[in-house]
Amino acid sequence: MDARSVSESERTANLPQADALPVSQIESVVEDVLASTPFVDVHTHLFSPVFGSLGLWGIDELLTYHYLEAEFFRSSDMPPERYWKLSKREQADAIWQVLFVENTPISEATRGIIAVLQAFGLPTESLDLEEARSFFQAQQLESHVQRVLEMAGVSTVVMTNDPLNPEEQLIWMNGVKSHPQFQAVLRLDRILRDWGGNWQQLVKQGYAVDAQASGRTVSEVRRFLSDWYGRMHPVYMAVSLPDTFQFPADTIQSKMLAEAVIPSCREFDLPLSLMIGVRLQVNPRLRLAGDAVGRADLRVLENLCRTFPDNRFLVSVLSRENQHELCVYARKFNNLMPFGCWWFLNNPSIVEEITRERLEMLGASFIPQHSDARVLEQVIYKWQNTRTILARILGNTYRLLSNDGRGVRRQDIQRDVTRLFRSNFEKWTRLSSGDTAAV
Ligand code: FIX
Ligand code: ZN
Repeated sequence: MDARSVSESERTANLPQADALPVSQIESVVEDVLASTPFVDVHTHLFSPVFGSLGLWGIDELLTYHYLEAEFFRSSDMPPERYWKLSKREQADAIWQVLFVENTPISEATRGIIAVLQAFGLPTESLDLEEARSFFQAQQLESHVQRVLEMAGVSTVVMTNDPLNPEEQLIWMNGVKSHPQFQAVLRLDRILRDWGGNWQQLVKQGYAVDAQASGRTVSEVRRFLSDWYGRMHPVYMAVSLPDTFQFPADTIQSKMLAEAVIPSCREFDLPLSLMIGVRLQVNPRLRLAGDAVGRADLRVLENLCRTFPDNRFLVSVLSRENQHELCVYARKFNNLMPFGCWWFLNNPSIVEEITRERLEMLGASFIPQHSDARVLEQVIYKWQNTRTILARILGNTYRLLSNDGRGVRRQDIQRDVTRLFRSNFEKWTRLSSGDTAAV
């Protein structure tokens, strides 16, 4: 029978699932499933309340986010050197005045502030920040964290923990009470990106390493990683790498990766997260806002995934131009898990492009997004935006599937959304669904 002669009702009736959704209802069901499924936020710079002032929250921290500082310097005549001398409160006032009073907040990061204020029922057009400050000052942190994560639809926040940050190191050394909604990550930038500047910190912690990474250095770094694994119980190890990253290479970085970090990940059955493509401090005057992006040579992924087939690699790349080849590599290596639309990519126009090509090439076998939140309340707008974009993209994907001849049920959509935003990560990190359940 010619497929074109089959009527819509006959086509639907012939489907194995009599409960297939009418095409017209698909997007609303996708929206509902996205809204009702708590997500795992696989990479943030947030901290559980026990970390005290390392955890940022409230309106002054929201406004002095480095994304907004970069935009402030474009619309203000204030030299960065003068801005850095202001108090946090004065900096927030200056940013509010320039980006929200003198200009319309139409960028992704400024709209995010508006969305957060709106979510708490705070005024979004005030000439000053007094009412917002009073609101946040009145919050008790633990209950505020619970409320914010519930508003964001996030059950688990994955932190970024630096064992060589003196302030954070002290907290871990004194013992950290784990929080059911926060998971730790062993971040290794200082060791893997600046051995020369940090090897002596390991010596101070009692590890017999040296500047040339000779002698017992590798075994001592393994011991360092083992000790910090025991303290943090991280869900993965991580490092951010420049666009120039090469592997293998005749460098201490390559030696540490191949002989210490990657074997330790196997020893503890942990993925290694590689975040590739940052060009650090292209404009140091902007401090944290001074980093940029460069296209990387992703043959490093080919070399790592092929050389270490028993390791799992969680990978995000910063350059838009690297995204398609990341998908291709993910099709070649099932020990490679692409994640997120990172940093300069976390804008609706680019998130749409990246997510559609991932679905087209990888099905549901990837992790679409992380927030990279540095300030607690950012998760509200970042995940609100992700759900809005994904509803549109997934809705379209299921409509295409229906048109191709396979009806879609709510349980199919739930299975896919759960895989994309929870179980792909849980399986990759050996977390159980109980470890990431909403409290
Ligand atoms: O290396 C990283 O984890 C980056 O995400 C950060 O360094 C960056 O400043 C950031 O927060 C981007 O969103
Ligand atoms: Zn980050």
